[in-house]
Amino acid sequence: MIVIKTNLCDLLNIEYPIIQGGMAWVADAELAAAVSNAGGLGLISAMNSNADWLRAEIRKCKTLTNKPFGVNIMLMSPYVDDVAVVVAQEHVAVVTTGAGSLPARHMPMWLEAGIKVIPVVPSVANAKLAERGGAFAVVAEGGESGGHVGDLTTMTLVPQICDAISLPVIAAGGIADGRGVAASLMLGACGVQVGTRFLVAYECTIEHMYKEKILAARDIDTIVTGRRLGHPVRSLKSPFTKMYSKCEYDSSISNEEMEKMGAGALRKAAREGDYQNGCFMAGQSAGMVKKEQSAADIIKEMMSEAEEIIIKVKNTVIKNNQE
Ligand code: TUI
Repeated sequence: MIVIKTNLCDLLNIEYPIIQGGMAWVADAELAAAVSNAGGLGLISAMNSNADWLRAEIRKCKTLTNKPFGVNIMLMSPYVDDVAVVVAQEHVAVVTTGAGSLPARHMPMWLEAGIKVIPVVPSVANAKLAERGGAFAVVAEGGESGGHVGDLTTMTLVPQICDAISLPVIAAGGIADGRGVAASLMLGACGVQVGTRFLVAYECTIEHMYKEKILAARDIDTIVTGRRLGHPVRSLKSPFTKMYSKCEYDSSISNEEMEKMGAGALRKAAREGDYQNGCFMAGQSAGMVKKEQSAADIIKEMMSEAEEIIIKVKNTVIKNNQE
């Protein structure tokens, strides 16, 4: 039996302190419901979708689980104002936000609707902004993670954010097994956000080829592209990233052309299985992801590993010091 509990479990009304990453073009109602039913907090990604798509997905999720779940809102989305209204109308339990500073203009509406707002932040400055703006907690996301990344590593970011704010801190970036969970707790976090490992969950509806690429990935198989455009993105090395990273150094290609090249690449990866043109977002932990499992088994395995390690460290390190 797993006994690790943190205050995040009580705060979010969940069994295990694991929240799922809000992976664009990946995190739909089916994955979110599976994670929530397994005792974590599942998330639907609003990505670049419109209000109708998101509303339908939220309602579908409500039919699949009675447990709390959330929605991740990508602040760069052209539909951000529309989907912000939908989450309030549907009273989702949690909203996580990414790819931009806290959206102050939506906060009153979300707080009024009883939503717990948890911004995903890459720096102490953004964490402080979140705290001042009325956030419930923050996800401190290191640059090991997949998708839109900041500069700092999880190891350095999490403790600095823990020292800087008094909100609950959830660690993210590079966490794919029980060792990552245990380490996050040591760094001062009260929970973890996991993305890459859930890509290979049975309930994750992406093209199977994407899962195969994750399972085959080694430690060095991800790369960051898009720095030139101001939104660096980590994904698996692929024909797309090879072409794209070459173009980044080519001054004859305009930023506008670069943006156009990137548009749709994530959908092509997740929903069309287009290996040539797709951008397969993944974190550095892809090299640690070795098997497909149900979301429930992923969560249980991570938590029981974490517990085992914590007990082992306590019994070896501390005992040896006392001898
Ligand atoms: O947002 C993420 N991860 C994402 S978003 C995404 S969708 C996308 N697709 C193509 C291009 C760009 C995005 C895929 N993965 N994680 C949280 C995160 N937030 N990472 C970085 C930030 C962030 C960036 C700037 C947070 C605040 C911020 O503030 C602006 C500023 O100037 O400080």
